[in-house]
Amino acid sequence: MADSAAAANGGPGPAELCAANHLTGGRAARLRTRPGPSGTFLALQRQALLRRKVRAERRLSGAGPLILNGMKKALITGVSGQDGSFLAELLVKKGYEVHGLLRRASTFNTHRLDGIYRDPHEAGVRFFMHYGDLSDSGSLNHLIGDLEPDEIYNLGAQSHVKVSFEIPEYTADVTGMGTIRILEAVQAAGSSARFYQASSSEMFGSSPPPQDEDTPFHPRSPYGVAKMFAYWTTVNYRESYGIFATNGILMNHESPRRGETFVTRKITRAVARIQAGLQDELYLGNLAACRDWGYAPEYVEAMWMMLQHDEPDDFVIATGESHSIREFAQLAFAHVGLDWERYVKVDPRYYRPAEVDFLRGNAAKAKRILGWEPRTSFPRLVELMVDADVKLLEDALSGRLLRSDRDQ
Ligand code: NDP
Ligand code: GDR
Repeated sequence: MADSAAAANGGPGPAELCAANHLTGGRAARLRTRPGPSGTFLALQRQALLRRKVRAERRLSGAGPLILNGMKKALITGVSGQDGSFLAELLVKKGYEVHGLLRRASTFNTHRLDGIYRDPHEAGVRFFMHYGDLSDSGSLNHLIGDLEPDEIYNLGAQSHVKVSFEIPEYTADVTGMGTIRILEAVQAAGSSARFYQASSSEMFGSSPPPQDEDTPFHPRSPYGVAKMFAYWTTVNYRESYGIFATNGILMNHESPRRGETFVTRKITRAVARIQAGLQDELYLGNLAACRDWGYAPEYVEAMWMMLQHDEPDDFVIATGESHSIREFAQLAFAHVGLDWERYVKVDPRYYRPAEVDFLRGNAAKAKRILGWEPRTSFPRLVELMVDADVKLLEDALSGRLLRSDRDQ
């Protein structure tokens, strides 16, 4: 019945479609059955063209984003990461409608978003997630074209420096090319969105401290090289097309949400486990490297401030203090009354082919122009991370930890 009805309307029935899929592939069959331009289709095309034209004109005339009902719309890539989750919370608190790009994983990868996630079926929800990937231009084009965000924060990346030596090509694709894909999508949509690029102090590499906006780049890893490509892409699209594109060059920033394989979190988790008698030793790599470590929630405030400034620019965000990995371990163990030297062992497997030895940033420009300053001291940062991991472990051991479900 259905087959003959479809045939009567001039299209193939299911049996013909299956045969076509088998012989020539599903896409070819779908293309052949796509309806020709109807009145509705042409009207939709005209509307889309008009929207693009209006957006392009607004951008060329220098007009800011069109804000309806006083509610700005932001798109965050890397929303499931440490910074993405803090930024999403900050923007929701500021009254934004927030959209996050989420890459598909075989397990739930949204645990950092438990604090703001609400069932999309509830009324008044202002935080949404969309599947997409920085290696997939189509998803970026659709999202930026359809959502028409006022601000785009590109925080997504293969962000692990040591891992970037093992998967350099993938790192270049996602961490480097991902930025071009977004900026091209902005162009294609005629969007007037303001764009933030998560640039990194890893770009400074072997340039001696203190590092600021004028320090030459000398990256020491495929990750650093990819970030440099993304940095210059951001500058180039700003200079070439007048896009409001800004680089935040952030020194290391940490929190209890830091990924478990970065050195600070690796240490604070181990402290909690050793104290609880679940682990005896902690293997680390280079203990002499020095980092300028800040507190992540304060660093996402800086990102937001950069996009509220009158002009696009580049800013270093840092505390201006630097400490070695050894000092971090010493303080973390001491906070629970343990002597770090009894537990920490060095395993050269964690050494990098080339190391960034000494980072200490100068954030004077951000202070002067944006009014941004760090508030959390180094010892306080170490303490709050250790306390959070001790509590997390207690909750896990007592069965109090409950994961929430997502329908994404
Ligand atoms: P995280 O590693 O915690 O988060 C990275 C995010 O990127 C995650 O949401 C991850 O998804 C996502 N991601 C990875 N690959 C892809 C992909 N192919 N497509 C889409 N999304 C992807 O990083 P942070 O939050 O610490 O850092 C945020 C950004 O800032 C990164 O770009 C990082 O390189 C940069 N940066 C970080 C600094 C720091 O000290 N934290 C300092 C300077 C710069 P998933 O959760 O599925 O893995
Ligand atoms: P980094 O952070 O490379 O600075 O990149 P990470 O915490 O990985 O390393 C910091 C320093 O610690 C040394 N180290 C170890 N590192 C890890 N991960 N594991 C170890 O066991 C270990 N032992 C010693 C490293 O050699 C290094 O010197 C972070 C990331 O967030 C980047 O995305 C971001 O751009 C930069 O910070 C700024």
